[in-house]
Amino acid sequence: DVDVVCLGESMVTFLPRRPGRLADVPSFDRAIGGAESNVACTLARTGHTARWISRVGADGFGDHLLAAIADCGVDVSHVRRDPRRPTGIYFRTAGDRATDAHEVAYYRAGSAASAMSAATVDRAAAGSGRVLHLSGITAALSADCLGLMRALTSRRPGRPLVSFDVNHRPGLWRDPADARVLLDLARGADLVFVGEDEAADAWGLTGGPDAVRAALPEPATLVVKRGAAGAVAYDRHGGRHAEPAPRVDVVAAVGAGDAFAAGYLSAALRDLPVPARLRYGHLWAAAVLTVPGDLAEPPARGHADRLAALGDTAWG
Ligand code: KDG
Repeated sequence: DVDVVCLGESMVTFLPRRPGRLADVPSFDRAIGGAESNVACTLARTGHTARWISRVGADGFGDHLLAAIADCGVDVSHVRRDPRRPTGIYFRTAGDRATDAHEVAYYRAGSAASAMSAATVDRAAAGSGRVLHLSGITAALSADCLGLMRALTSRRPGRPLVSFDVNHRPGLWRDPADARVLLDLARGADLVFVGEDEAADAWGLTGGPDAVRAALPEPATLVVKRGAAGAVAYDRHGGRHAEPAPRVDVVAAVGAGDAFAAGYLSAALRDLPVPARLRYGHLWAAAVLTVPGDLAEPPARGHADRLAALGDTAWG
């Protein structure tokens, strides 16, 4: 009954105003983070119907997340409150502009969301959209969450289109080799987003987009993101589509992948062709790349339609 259901952990995020080591930051501004709710918020702001499924603590941070995500226009009625476990939070430094190197300190072990499992999550609600959007972050949270991800990505008739953003977060995996499970999960999805760098780090696939496609063949549609070098999509009919990214002055890259997924999904929900989906992904990502936080107002639809229709030289 909605366009997209996004399932995953969200956290209250603390961002400093100035660059510098975590050890030196005197105070932080509060924001919200969470890859999947970022996608839900951006899609809702773009005019789609979106539902976010998760668990938060029965605490003030949980209250804030629910209010802030609902305020974006996302349905949060299936988010459960856990009276025994806290809402996850995290701190990060402002990235170095040139390298986007930033420190991240998570306080999410044992969080309410880490107790999501195949038994505690309402599977009917998870299947209530045209698209179910998931990410590899959930698989790293706990054994229960990994079990849930396996259940949600197992192929069965009548399931929604499963969109999976690999979102490899090295800091969440105790043993780096464990992140290989993300490849199994990706193979169960219908649409996979992965960074070329993530495929190299998590799976040792260093041969560029075509090597990733060889490891993740059809039936999935695969989108390999190459940062400033653009993105390549492999559709389910053997087609390969490369689209350059517009050049932007990057303030912080965090959240740009979520915006890319939201832009791509928005165009897919409108049945636009694959190259246009990539262009919308780039446009939505550009909006987030130029702000410090995870979320930015996506371009208005008419404006985005005009930008996406510009000739190839504007995109080179
Ligand atoms: O994609 C942005 C996310 O990384 C950020 O919001 C925090 O979800 C988050 C995570 O687990 O890293």
